[in-house]
Amino acid sequence: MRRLLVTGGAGFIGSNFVRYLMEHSDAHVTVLDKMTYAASRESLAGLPADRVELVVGDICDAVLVDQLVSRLSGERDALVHYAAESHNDNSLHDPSPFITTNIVGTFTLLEAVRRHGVRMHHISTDEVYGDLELDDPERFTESTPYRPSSPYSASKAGADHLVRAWARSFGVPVTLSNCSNNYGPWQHIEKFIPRQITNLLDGGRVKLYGSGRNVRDWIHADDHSSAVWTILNEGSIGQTYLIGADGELSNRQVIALILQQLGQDPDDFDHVTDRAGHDLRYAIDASMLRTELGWKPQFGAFEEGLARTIDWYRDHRDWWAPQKAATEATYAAKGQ
Ligand code: NAD
Ligand code: TDX
Repeated sequence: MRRLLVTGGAGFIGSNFVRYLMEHSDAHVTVLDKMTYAASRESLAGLPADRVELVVGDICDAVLVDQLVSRLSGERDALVHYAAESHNDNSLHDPSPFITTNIVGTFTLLEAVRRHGVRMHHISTDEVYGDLELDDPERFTESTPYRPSSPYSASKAGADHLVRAWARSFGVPVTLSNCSNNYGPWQHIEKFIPRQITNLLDGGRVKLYGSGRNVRDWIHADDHSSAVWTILNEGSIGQTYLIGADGELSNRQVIALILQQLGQDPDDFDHVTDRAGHDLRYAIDASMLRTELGWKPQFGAFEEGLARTIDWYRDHRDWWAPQKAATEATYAAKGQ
C-alpha cells in the first residue's frame, strides 16, 4: 500500500488533491492540517475512512511531524506539501504567520524527511517570479529568476530556496512545482473568483481592485492535481516543474464572464482600492511538464470550468454563507 502524507489537505487545493487521489489511485492518505480559517472538514467529508485520516496539527510541530514522516517507509511513499498561509491580502495586513508556516514549517518538514530519507514534493506558486509586463512575449519558465513582490510570495520563495538547498546539501529526494492561479470547488471566499460569485449570489456587487487590467493565468484545481500526481510518479528527483494551462485572462475579463453567466450586466461592478504592490501579470510556460512528462490539462475552456464552479457555489451555500459577512467586513474595513 502506498502512503502519502498531505500537508494542508483540508484547504482548497490540498482537499481537491486528496479527492483526486481517491479516484485515480489506491493510496492511503494522512492529511496533516492545522485547520486554520482556510481549512474545512466538509472538504474531506464522505471520503473512505479506511483510506483518509485527518491529523489536526501544525507543520511547525517537529515532534508530530517526525512521528508522521517516520511512517512513510515504503519505496513509493511520499510527503506532499501544500500547507501554507496563502492569501496575499492577508500577508500585507500581518506577515507573521506567513513567515512561520511557509518558511519555518517547510524547514521542519525538510528536517524530518532528511532524517527518514523520505521523498517530498513541494507545492509552490508562480508568484515567486514576480510579475511580467502585459506585452512581455516571454512567460515564466523553470529558469526565470526569483523576484517575489509580497510577503506571501517572498515567504513561498524562501521555502523553495530551502527545499533546493536541502536537496543539494543533504541529498534529500525532492521535486517542486510552481503553479498558476487555481479555481474550482472549496476555494475560500476571500479569493477573487469565489468572492465575486458569492457576492452576486448574495445580492451584492462585484469588487474589482484598481483598473482590473491585471492578468492571472487560470487553471482548474483538478488539472493542478493531475499535474502533481504526474510529477510524483514520473518526475525527475531534484527537478522543478511549472504547472499552467495557458489560461491568461485579465481580472476585468473574468468579472465580465462571471456577471454574464449570472445573467447580469458585464459592466455592473465597483472599482475598489487597489492591492499594495499588486502584481501586474503572471503567465506560465508549462512546456517541460507537457513534453517531458506528457501531462496535459483536461479542462478545456475557462468559461466551462467557471460555469461549473458557479453551480458548485450555488449548491454549497451552507458551506460558505456562515463566513460571508465576516469576510466582507474585513474587506470593507480596507476600502475593498
Ligand atoms: P488554502 O489557504 O486554501 O489552504 C491551506 C491549508 O493549509 C489550510 O487547510 C490550512 O489550515 C493549512 N495550514 C495553514 N497553516 C498550517 C500549518 N502551520 N500547519 C498545518 N496546516 C496548515 O491554500 P490553497 O489555495 O489551497 O493553496 C495550497 C498550496 O498551493 C499553498 O502552498 C499555495 O502556496 C499553493 N498555490 C496556491 C495557488 C492558488 O491559486 N490558490 C496557486 C499556486 C500555488
Ligand atoms: O476582491 C478582489 N478583487 C480583485 O480584483 C480580490 C480578492 C482580488 N482581486 C484581484 C487581485 C488579483 O489580481 O484578483 C486577482 C486574483 O486575486 P487572488 O484571488 O487574491 O489571487 P492572487 O493574489 O493572484 O494569488 C493566488 O494565486 C497564486 C493565490 O491566492 C495564491 O495562493 C497563489 O500562490
